[in-house]
This record gives sequence, structure tokens and C-alpha cells, in this order.
Amino acid sequence: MQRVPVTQEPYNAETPRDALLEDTTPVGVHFVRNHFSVPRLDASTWRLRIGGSVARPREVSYEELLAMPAKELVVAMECAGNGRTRMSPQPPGTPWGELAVACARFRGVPFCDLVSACGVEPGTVEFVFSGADEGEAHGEHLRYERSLSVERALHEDTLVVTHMDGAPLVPEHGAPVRLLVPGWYGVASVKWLLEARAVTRSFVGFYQAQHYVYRQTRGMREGPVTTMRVKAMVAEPAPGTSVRVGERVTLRGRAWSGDAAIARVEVSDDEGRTWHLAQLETAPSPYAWRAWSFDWQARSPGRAELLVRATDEAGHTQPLDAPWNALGYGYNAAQRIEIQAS
Ligand SMILES: Nc1nc2c(c(=O)[nH]1)N[C@H]1C(S)=C(S)[C@@H](COP(=O)(O)O)O[C@H]1N2
Ligand SMILES: [Mo]
Repeated sequence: MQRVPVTQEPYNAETPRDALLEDTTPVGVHFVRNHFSVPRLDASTWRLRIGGSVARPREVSYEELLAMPAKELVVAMECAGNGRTRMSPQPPGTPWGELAVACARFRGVPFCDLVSACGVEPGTVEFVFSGADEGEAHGEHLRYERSLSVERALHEDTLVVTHMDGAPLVPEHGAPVRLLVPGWYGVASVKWLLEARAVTRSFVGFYQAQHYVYRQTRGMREGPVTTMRVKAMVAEPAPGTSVRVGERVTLRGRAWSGDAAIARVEVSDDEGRTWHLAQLETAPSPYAWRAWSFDWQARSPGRAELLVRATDEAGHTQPLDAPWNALGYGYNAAQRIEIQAS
């Protein structure tokens, strides 16, 4: 298995489809999403500066971080722009197919444990997290920075991550340290983390207020991209598979939602008039993706089109049509799988 490159510089690449057959994605094939060149940081001199509107700013070294009690979480992460090329007209931005998504085991220290001794000042509304990557983009000099509300930043599962799949982070995934915001589109999980700054006004940086915002939506809420919309993806059969009439084909894949647990996955072979329940495997953990499968048989020769959709416990179901918006985020239309029967 290998990643499928989308752009070379900055390096952006998708997860191979077969990875959707596994509970966790090996680090080397987990999709990569970069806005700039990958910074090479030295863990021995790295520091996380915590400052801004706090009574006692501090710096944390890599060794200090490793010595703190850590938490392991298996987390599905999807890029908000995943599926953009399926939208019509196609919005500007990195031309992702449908596999800018993966699921990995991360280890890190809850951010709240790092700030608990800093004395967050009253009036603080957000924390701004800064990455080490910067460069010219969109006609200005930009640094990758994102903010989170105090509540979301101090959530017990917002982690300052050092390890992925049991090994220290590799450069593409944010070495030596990245943020992880489980359940949210990947944009919130700032890689090459250098600073967390408490602020008393909402942050309006480029990647917060200009990009990663739902604009000109058709029938959906506008505003910043946050949690991952419910989605199921097919790993097998591969697109364009041929079968014999009456032969059983098993569809297999993974489903996830950033809002709630997956409640069901359904398949339709009649353009969505009737839906049949797929079998769900037990959920490995709350933030992980969940395996599903469905047995299907072609009743007549010709081209069949199967639709797959997931629903979460909060009642969100994938729509049949793409939820179009100007910058191409949050695509989660039911996947269509073509099968030739003869
Ligand atoms: N510093 C920094 N953090 C970043 C990014 C970036 O370009 N720079 N990209 C974000 C986006 S849009 C996504 S989807 C995830 C992807 O994480 P991965 O490359 O480890 O899969 O990282 C996020 N964190
Ligand atoms: Mo992303």
C-alpha cells in the first residue's frame, strides 16, 4: 500500500483505499495535508510556549512532555476538503478525491493538564495554536495558526500529541509535537506546534476566518468548519468491479462522524427508494471509524449503481446530493459504487 499523491509541493497525498479495511491506518499511508513545506524541527530544542492572557506563561520541553501522564486515543481524521472534486462546479482548493481520511492511534498529553497551572485570565475566549510552518500564499505571508474556544481547547481529549501508532511523530504528521482535536476536521489539529496563546478576542487569522469556512452553502449552516460530517466509505469492491448475476459481492468499508457514534449504514440499489441495513462491527472506540459490511447480489445483467449512506446517533444522515459550498468543504454525499453484472 502507498499513499496516492495529490500535489508535490506542498506535499499532499491520500490514503490508499485498502486502508479502509483496517481499524487503524499505518503511519506511512495515513493521508497528509500540508499548506507549506514540511518544517524539520529538533525535538531536543523544541519548546511549547504557553502565553497570552495567562497569569503564569510557561515553556514546556519535549522531555517534560514525555514525562507527563499521557492518553491514547484512536481517532479518525478527515480533511475538510475531502471529496471536493465530486462537487459541481468544483470549488477552488486542493483537488482531493475521496480518501483524505484515515484513522490512527495517537498518544499525547491533554492540553488542559499543560495550562492548568498557568492561571487563564478571566475574559479569555480562545486559545490560538501556532505551527512552525509559514510561507507566501494567497498574496500574503501566512503562518499556519488556528484557534479553539476555551471550552474545546480544555476538553479532556484535546491532546498535545507526541506519538502515532506507538512511535514518535514523523515530520509529515507534525514532529515532534502536534495538536489533536478528536471529532473535528483535521484542520484543527495543528502540526509542528510551537505556541498556544490565550486571547480575549476571537482570532481572525487566514486559516480561521478566510478559509475553512462554509460560505454560500446550499441549504446548510454557514460558518467555520468544525466537526466531521457523518460519512461511510467503501473499501471493496474497487470501483468498476464486474460480477456474475447471482454471485454474492460483499461491500466493506468504514464509517465515521464527528458528532456522535455511528447508528447505521445503509445500502440502496434503486436510487435511494429503498435502503437495506449493512452489518456494523462493534465500535472500537468513540473517535475511531467503524467497520461495516453488506452482501449484495446482482439480479439482472447490466450496470448497477449502489448507494451507501451512514447515519449517526445524533440523527444526521448523508444526503444524496453534494452539500455544495464556495470553498468545497464538508462533502458527504452518499457514495455511489458502480458494479457491472453479466
Ligand atoms: N501546522 C500545520 N498544521 C496542520 C496543517 C498544516 O498545513 N500546517 N494542515 C491541517 C489540515 S487541513 C489537516 S486535514 C491535518 C492533516 O493531518 P495529517 O497531515 O497528519 O494527516 O493537519 C492539519 N494541521
Ligand atoms: Mo484539511
